[in-house]
Amino acid sequence: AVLAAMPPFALLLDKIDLPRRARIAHKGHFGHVLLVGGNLGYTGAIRLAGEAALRSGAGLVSIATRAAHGGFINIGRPELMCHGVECGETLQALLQKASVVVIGPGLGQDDWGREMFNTVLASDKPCVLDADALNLLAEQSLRRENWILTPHPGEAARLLGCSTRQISADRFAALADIQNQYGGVCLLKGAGTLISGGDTVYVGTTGNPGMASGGMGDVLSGLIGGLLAQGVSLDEATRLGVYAHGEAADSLALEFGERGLLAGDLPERIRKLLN
Ligand code: NPW
Ligand code: AMP
Ligand code: MG
Repeated sequence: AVLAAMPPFALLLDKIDLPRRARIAHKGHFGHVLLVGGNLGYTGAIRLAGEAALRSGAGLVSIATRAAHGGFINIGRPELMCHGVECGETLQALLQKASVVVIGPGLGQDDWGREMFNTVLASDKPCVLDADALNLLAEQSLRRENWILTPHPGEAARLLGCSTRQISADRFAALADIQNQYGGVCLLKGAGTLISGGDTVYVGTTGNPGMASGGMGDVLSGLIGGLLAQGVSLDEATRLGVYAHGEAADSLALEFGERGLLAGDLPERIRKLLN
């Protein structure tokens, strides 16, 4: 494989077709992201993903979560449409309205998480699979071209049935193995996130140890979903998402320091970068 560091951010943005906001634009022009997750104890994960999708510029953002969480998950962020969903049929109705699905942040692996996962996979919507959706995918041998897989090394180990240590020993081989086995676009998170892209492997050059805190990955999956919804290709949404995510964290670390950086700090900064 050819190895490529990603070009400077301005150049990357210049090459990627983020839709302009035409004078007569309306929300229907910028896609509808449906985010599925937020099981008991993990409501924050799907909320963070939703905030990132909104700040990426998506036209509409909906969350499908446990019925008990539907009423409060958008407190302080009323732009998020929230649905308490307990069965696959209800989720199907929401899927029909979505252009892109992000599934996994805080999904869990109980019966509810499994039903949500199987219902999303029964549709052919382009999707971003993260967190528990990856853990559930690891139990099946499925391959698709229209999904983006966003594992950290622990999730990558589950996808390949090996140890986290083995993943870290050769991250390039791990990325290639996941992509060969599952298809689509794959990234492998960490310091120097790797992104598969046909014959080229891209290495993320942004990001810092301040990002070693809960919820960072949830923001990334929502961001990539939001870019996809706006019509950016799977490859480019992944590269731009990884770049902007790390760059936002770097600029915040420069200003305030690495310690205490929060995942929820990123979406606003991502907005600034994308504009
Ligand atoms: P070890 O210990 O090194 O072998 P899990 P999770 C490994 C939700 N969240 N380099 C490491 O393995 C998520 O969305 C909710 C090397 C570690 O012990 C999920 O649904 C939040 N190894 C759910 O929680 C905020 C690495 O993976 C193990 C690594 C569980 O997700 C938090 C942990 O991974 C969270 O996002 C690296 N860079 N990174 C909320 N506010 O609601 C990870 N590992 O067991 O998959 O747990 O990632 O916390
Ligand atoms: P997750 O483990 O799913 O919450 O994802 C963590 C996110 O933070 C990924 O995008 C990682 O690449 C990023 N991250 C975590 N630690 C570091 C680090 N030391 N350097 C750069 N990025 C990091
Ligand atoms: Mg994660």
